[in-house]
Amino acid sequence: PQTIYLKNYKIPDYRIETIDLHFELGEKQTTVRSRLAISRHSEAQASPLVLNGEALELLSIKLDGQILDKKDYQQNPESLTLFQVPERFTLEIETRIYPQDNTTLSGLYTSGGNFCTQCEAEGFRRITYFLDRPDVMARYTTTIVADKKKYPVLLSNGNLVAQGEEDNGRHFAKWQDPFPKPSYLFALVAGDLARIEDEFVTRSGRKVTLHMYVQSHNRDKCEHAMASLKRAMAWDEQVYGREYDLDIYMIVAVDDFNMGAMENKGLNIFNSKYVLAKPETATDTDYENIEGVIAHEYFHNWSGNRVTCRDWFQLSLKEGFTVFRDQQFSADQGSPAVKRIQDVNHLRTYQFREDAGPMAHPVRPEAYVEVNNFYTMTVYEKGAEIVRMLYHLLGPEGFRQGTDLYFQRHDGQAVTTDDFVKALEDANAIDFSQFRRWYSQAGAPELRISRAYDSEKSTYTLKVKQTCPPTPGQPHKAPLHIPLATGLLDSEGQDLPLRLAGETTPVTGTRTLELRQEEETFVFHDIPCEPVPSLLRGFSAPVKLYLDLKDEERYFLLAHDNDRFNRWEAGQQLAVKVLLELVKDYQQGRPLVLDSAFIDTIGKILESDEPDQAFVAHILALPSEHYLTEFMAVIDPDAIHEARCFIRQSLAKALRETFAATYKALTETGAYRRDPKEMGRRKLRNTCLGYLMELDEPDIRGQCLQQFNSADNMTDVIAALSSLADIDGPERKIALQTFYDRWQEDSLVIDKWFTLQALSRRQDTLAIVQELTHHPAFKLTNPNKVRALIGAFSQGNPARFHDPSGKGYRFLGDYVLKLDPLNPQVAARLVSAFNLWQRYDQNRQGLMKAQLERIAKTPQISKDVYEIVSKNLA
Ligand code: BAL
Ligand code: ZN
Repeated sequence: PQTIYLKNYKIPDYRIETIDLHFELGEKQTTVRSRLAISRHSEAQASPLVLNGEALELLSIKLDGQILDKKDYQQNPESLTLFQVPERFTLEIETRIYPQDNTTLSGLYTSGGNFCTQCEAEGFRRITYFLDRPDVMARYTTTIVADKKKYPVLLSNGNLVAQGEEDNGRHFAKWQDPFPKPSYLFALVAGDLARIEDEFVTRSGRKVTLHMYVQSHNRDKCEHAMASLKRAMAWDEQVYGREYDLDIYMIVAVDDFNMGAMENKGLNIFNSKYVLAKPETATDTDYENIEGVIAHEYFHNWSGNRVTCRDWFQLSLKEGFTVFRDQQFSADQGSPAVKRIQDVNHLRTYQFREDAGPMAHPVRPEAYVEVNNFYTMTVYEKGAEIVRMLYHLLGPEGFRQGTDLYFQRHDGQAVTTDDFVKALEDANAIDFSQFRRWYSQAGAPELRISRAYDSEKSTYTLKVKQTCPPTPGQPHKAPLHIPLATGLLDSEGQDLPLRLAGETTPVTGTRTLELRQEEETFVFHDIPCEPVPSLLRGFSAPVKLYLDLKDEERYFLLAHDNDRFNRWEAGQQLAVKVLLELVKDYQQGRPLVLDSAFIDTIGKILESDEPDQAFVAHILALPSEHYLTEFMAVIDPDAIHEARCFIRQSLAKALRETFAATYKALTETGAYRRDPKEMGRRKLRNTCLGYLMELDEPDIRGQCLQQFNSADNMTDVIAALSSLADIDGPERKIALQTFYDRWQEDSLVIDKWFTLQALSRRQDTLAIVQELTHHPAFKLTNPNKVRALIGAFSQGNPARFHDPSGKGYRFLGDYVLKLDPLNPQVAARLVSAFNLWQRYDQNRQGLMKAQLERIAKTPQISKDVYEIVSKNLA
């Protein structure tokens, strides 16, 4: 397969001003007629017109009304070339496609008997021949014709301009989108769907119709998504000054979807997982995710649709910025500290892993084989961290001036990450030349900091050294511009005023140091006593911080830091240290003993009167097995698992009374509510239940089963069932069966049932997972099912996946090969579970490598899977 390079970007020779699409949707096949108004860019030479197209049957082509002869064009599996075209012309193309057989879920396909599309990144070329690249922006008119009874709802982007009846029980709808857009934002939906209606009045007084389309049995699960949408619309007006621009905004939920959701202009298509919720079927986490994804897709209307990407190397232009925007929005809805903890945890666990493996790439990648492999944690989450740093460097007002200029300057254009940074620079008369390296350099930078207190001079010195490890294709890195948010705590836990040499007035509270050199020294004056440093507050940059704090200093920060993120972080660092010591003891066959200071601290936190109970629950949550791999040269999944289980069991034994009392004290009073306080209460209570279940005692199992049986909401049910899925007793079987019987008709709930069995600690988990792949509810063609079972097992259950026999690896290899011919995008995600294979012991390395080689050797492998596997084996 061919590699595409950023350095080869060239503006297209031709532009397409309008596209008229006509779809005849059928039960076996669909015909698509397109009429394109094309013109050559004035500076371009006369050159062949090469249109993208895949899996299309070409029926006819006409140029300015004349049927083209076969010698005038050439067709190959990925393109259609017209050798000679005039400067300006109309091209009419008719193609036939087979949406019912399209298991790739890219282009036009069917889900639950309804038609839908997914065109990002390169799905439109599976619908018709086109210049399928984001810098070709056209005005779309779309006519859809289909059987009226089977497909009463016919939708596309923009406004409905005509509809009516045709012969043979068919009907049509014609949609017109006034905004030029790239083909990846095209959407079509046809089906039998229930409609939920609402409206939003913009701040300038325009009424926007809001329609949500779902299968009729789900119509009672849309309230939260609709309310989230309205909150997001109001928030974007208040915080970014962005108003919605069409008269209608539609969201359609489908069960078969490769991504989470898609921001098609005026017609978002969503994985139903990120729309449907009611308390009985959705957990608090589901509710939060829905709110975040609904907001994310809505925010794309400006950051992505009105201003889009020039090419796919610029994907973070829209994704990094939009993730940052949705993170800000979600932080404003509840506890900002908890939101930050969740986001950083996610980034450090998964994005840092990506940066440490063969797929490491800059936020603006330089090359790809398959663009779908670059919808990554790096492009999204690290991209959002870059925007967050810009926000902090400029301050909220400067940042807003910058984004105002960006939207105004580039409205209707397809631009680059550089254009984004330039707008922020120009609006603030600032130079971000060095900062731009964040976009071009891969790898997680490392900061090594030493400190010294001089009591005679009352100075405190921080010496900071920054480095960044080599990544594929980038052996050496230049220093980055890094904001290091800093506080120094006095013995009472108060922030000291901070004054650097040469300054007259000190800064009270957090002060952001701007690092630019490989090594820098900062000297603070008038520091009356040796302080405890609180560095990288709020995780002010996506870096790894090495600072030799003493344990008592970490305990002090955990108790006193004004920065709540760093309070949590101090607790995590303590837990990592304790865990890594236990890992060593386990590896060397020494008895495991838990440090009593750690137990006492956890006990105190549990008994504290901290009002943010979700925050307490996050402190009590130990670092994940995945995160711990970061700290081991050779990853030992068994030792990590055993050490972590041992700590949980030891804490449960030592603090059983406190856990039990807290569990009881946090019992629900009154009716179910879903607000930040109640969600925090449930989270902490279920954390206590999880610890108590470590004791493996009949009474507690009974209590857990009781919670499972009596809970009125899915959060409490799943918390209980997850613990029960880990055990051996009869309660497990009863609960799993009861759950299945009750929810078998609800596909999203059954996904949870698959996942919690795939994540079980039990020794026989792989056998259970294998059996579940034959369960009637499991479907290899449904990405949610694949992710819920095979994805969860291989990427969320390291102890069982990395079984030293290699049977977990074989299982994954089998399923990658089964899935690849059906859905290469999802298969490529699955195979990524092998990405860190070189970090394991010789035995596991050999076994994982054997699977990678087996996959690489398989004929007809997709370029999606090929890219991941070949980079692993390079
Ligand atoms: N653009 C693909 C889905 C998303 O990031 O919103
Ligand atoms: Zn997005």
